Parts: sequence; C-alpha cells; structure tokens
Amino acid sequence: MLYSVRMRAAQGAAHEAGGRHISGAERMVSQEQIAPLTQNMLERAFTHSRGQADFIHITIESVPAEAIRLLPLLPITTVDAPDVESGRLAAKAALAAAGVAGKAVEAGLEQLLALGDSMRGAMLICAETGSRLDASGMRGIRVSRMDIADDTQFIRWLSRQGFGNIHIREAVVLATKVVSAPGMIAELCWSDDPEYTAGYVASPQGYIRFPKLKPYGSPQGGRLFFVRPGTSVEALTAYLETQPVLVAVPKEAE
Ligand code: WAQ
Ligand code: MG
Repeated sequence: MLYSVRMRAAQGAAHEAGGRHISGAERMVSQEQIAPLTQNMLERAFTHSRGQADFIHITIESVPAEAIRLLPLLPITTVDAPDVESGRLAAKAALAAAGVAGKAVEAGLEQLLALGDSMRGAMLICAETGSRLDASGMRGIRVSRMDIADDTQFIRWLSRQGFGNIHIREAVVLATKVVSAPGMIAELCWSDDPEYTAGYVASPQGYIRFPKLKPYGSPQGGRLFFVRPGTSVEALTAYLETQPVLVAVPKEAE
C-alpha cells in the first residue's frame, strides 16, 4: 500500500486565510517511509529560502494500488541560453514548437509575470487564445499523487546526465505526469526559490531545461499548463490532482 504525502507551508497565515506560499511537496511512499519523509518535509518548510513558515499542513492518504498509472520519464535536454532574455525567447520557441499558439504563449507569460507573488499551484491556459481556464485564483491547480517508482534507478539515471539537485528530481516527475494528462499540450515552469533561476518547457516529446528563466534573487516563479481548446477542465483538474502516477526510467535508458 502506498500513501500520498503532501505538504504545504505558508507565511503569515494558512494559504486559505491569505498566507504567503512558502513551500510545498508531493510524494507517494510506503508506510515505513512516512515518518522520515514528513520529518524531512518539516525541515524543508522551516528552512526555506522564500522565508519563515508560520503554517504547515501535511496530509497523508492511502492510495489504492490498482489505481496507479505507470509512466516513462520524459527525456531531458538542456538549452544553454546565457541570460534571462534569451532563455525566455528559447522557451517561447519551445512552446510554439510543442503546438502552443504564439498569442497564447504571450498571454500566458503576461499572466505569470503579472502575479505579485508566487501561487501555490499552476494556471490552466488555453493553448489557442491564452485565456485562463481554471477558476482557482491565487491557489492554482496543484498536481499531486505522483512519485518515482524506483529511487535508486532514478537517481542513477539523473546523475549519469549530471543532474543531482532536488529541483530537477521533483520537476521531471511532476512534468511527466502533467504532459500525460488529457488535453495537455505543454507546460512552462520556473522556480519560485530566489536562488534557483532554472526552468523548463515540457511536452510529450520531452523536458527542455533553460538554466536562466528568471533573474537571480526573484521569489516569483510559477507554472502554466497549456491546454487544448475543448478539453474538460473538470476532468483535467481531477486527473492532475487525484490520479496516482508512478514514473520510471524508460527501459532503453536504464
Ligand atoms: N502543482 C502545480 N503547481 C506547482 C506545484 C504542483 N505540485 N508545485 C509547485 N507549483 C508551482 C507554484 O506556483 C510554484 O510557485 C511554482 O510552481 C514553482 O515551484 O530542470 O523548483 O517547486 O533545473 O519552486 C524547474 C527547473 C524547477 C528544474 C521548478 O519549482 C531544472 C521548481 P517550485
Ligand atoms: Mg519552490
């Protein structure tokens, strides 16, 4: 039996009472792993570079084994654009190549950059018009119930490619689930951790990293999920939030 373990931390007050989002984490682990994992999540929430957490919420819920979907991890490539400007241009081009209309790329980015601070989740954006599709406001849609099927294999696969940090580890798992969702065309993300400037564009073709998608020191990050017109927002949201997913290193890359 696996358990979905989710943490969210905020400053000032609970998220739902207007607190500022500090940190979140989503894992799916066996019962023995829950205690060390939640301890680790608490440490992370209390030592986050976005600031001191005043509110921490941890949810633990069992996941029915027969509901779990197994997905192959997206292949990772890096585009070494030297600064934020060229990074964003390259990310826009990657989104267009994945099938997002230029207008939607611009409108989506505008909404992300207009946020005063980071949201806790992602915005669903129409891949044709760029209009926001979800009604979750500053909360956003939070992707949950996903993890790695085999930690050792996953860490070996990443380190062979020169990747070790927790940001990449979590992001490639999340992105693999996101692009498997019904109606999803592509995702754009960059971190809300002030010291972490990298971001990515993910589509069913792969995960493309850009080392500089925001200025160093900025606490403003976020995620845009570009969705095919006509997709059911309810069904998509339910998949992102509740479908249990385990990701595994593809056979040929082991
Ligand atoms: N579901 C939806 N949106 C989320 C989730 C989630 N589970 N977790 C975070 N977000 C949104 C939220 O708006 C955050 O402010 C924003 O994404 C950034 O989250 O290849 O570290 O956890 O080097 O800070 C990407 C590049 C790092 C990794 C992403 O995101 C690489 C990262 P963070
Ligand atoms: Mg963060």
